[in-house]
Amino acid sequence: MTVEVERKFVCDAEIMGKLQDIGAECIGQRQFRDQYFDSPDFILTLKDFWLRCREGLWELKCPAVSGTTPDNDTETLCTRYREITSLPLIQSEVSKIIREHTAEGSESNSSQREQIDKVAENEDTEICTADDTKWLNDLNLVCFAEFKTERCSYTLERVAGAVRVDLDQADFGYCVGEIEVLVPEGGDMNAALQRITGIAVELGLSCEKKVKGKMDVYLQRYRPEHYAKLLSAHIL
Ligand code: TPP
Repeated sequence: MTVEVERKFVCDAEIMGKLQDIGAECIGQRQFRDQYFDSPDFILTLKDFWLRCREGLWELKCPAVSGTTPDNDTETLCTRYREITSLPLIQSEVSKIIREHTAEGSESNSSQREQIDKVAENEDTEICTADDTKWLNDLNLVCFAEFKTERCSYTLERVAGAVRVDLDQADFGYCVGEIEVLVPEGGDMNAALQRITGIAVELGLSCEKKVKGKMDVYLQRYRPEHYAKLLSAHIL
């Protein structure tokens, strides 16, 4: 399992020149379409779990438990998420969250719970590999956000290791940059945070407050009710 440590930044017109100046190497440009899923009452995202399908590949971003005590700026500017990319693991993790939530409420019935348990045990995975939608239906998950991104990726080789920078342009008219380090399980989280801060300094990024991601802007514009719920739960 990998933890993605990331700091978002505002992309200005000079960013590409700055990246070149500090020795960043462009490693490619690509376009992808993302679809994000949740229950109609936002069970996953209100717990800070983000279920995504990007060009047929599934990913679940889960809140990473902080094992470190970084300084305040680093803590507020960087996010940390555990990434799960195996579909059977995603299905059992998501069913667990939904099942726990359903057990708390009184609205569930036994056939709903049976459906959820089936997905948790990956019972249907083999029968319907070609059909992505059955497990989503069984868990009552719907797509709440869909957009395309044009991404330019850069890599920066530093003594402490490589750092990646992505410049994203979403099709709904929002640009954002990301400085990113992937930390393998048990890896040094503080070192990753320091590498990110180091690159931010090299790029001359001011210690601004947290920059909005693509999802913040998307939900604010197109899903104001969902956005308001996440704001009051302090997720965004
Ligand atoms: N980014 C910030 C700055 N604050 C947050 N609370 C989140 C992300 C939570 N979050 C919202 S959407 C999402 C996450 C983890 C999934 C997409 O993550 P992101 O890394 O923005 O997308 P990508 O770069 O992979 O397109």
